[in-house]
Amino acid sequence: NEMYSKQWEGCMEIAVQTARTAGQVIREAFKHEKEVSTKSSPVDLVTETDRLVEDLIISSLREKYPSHRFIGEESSAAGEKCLLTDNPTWIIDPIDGTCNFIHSFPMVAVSIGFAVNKELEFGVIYHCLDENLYTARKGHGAFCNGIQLQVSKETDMSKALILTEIGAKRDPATLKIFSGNMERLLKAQVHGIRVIGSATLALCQVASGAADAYYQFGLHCWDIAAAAVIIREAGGNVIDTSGGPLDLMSRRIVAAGTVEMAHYIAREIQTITYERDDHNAN
Ligand code: 2AM
Ligand code: CA
Ligand code: CA
Ligand code: CA
Repeated sequence: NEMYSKQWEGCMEIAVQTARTAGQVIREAFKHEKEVSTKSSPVDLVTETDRLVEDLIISSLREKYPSHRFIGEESSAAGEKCLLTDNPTWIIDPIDGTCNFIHSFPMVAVSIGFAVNKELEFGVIYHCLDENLYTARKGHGAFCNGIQLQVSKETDMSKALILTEIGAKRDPATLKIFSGNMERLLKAQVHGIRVIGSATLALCQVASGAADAYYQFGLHCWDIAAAAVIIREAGGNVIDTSGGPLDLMSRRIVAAGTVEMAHYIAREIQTITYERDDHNAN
């Protein structure tokens, strides 16, 4: 109802302010030397700015919404569970594109998604360097800096521009699947395949119609939450790589402007199975 909808509109305004403030901190840090450490593997990187920005986002939101729950990449790394309950839950990636950030490659974003009753209500993604702000609220359309977004209508793979990501796993089986997927798409004569190093910004390109599709496995709920709302509200499709409905915790996603393209890719690509984001939830 109207009251319900209005309630989350206020939260979204706060999310926008918070993302802009976080983006300013990242923009400033971008110019300076970064202190880098590794997490699960030598190519799974984190900087002090990732942690600082997540703390800043969560502490300022928690102050306003003490009863809400928070899922964030860097606090999850510290052992907090990705437990999605019916309670209002903020799903946060403080820096999406950490490797880009470290190399001063300017594709870096803040992502804030919000779910209630396990349903995504709104998403905010802020491209810190271009200062492009992507926003969407369920039932109200998707926007970039206030301009409404519309996905591509392309159904023909031989006319498609596809985006994907290179994950942190580099074992032979993963690499074989990765290159096999590329090969199958290239044989379908797609126009091109791009890897930009920021899952959220890649998904925003699908929402904008600048890319026809995106697929990836190994992502986490904070990479997908905000972007899924933005793509859906731009008229796009977000599904599981199995072809079934998107599962926020499954670590797998196919996003496309058209149903045809989403299912074509889901059919064509092979995936490896990752431990679910909610594996240790009770
Ligand atoms: P991050 O920068 O927040 O870590 C680069 O591969 C893109 O994919 C980034 O958006 C990165 O997010 C995200 N990503 C996160 N975990 C990943 C994983 N396990 N495999 C592949 N990509 C991952
Ligand atoms: Ca990371
Ligand atoms: Ca991320
Ligand atoms: Ca991150």
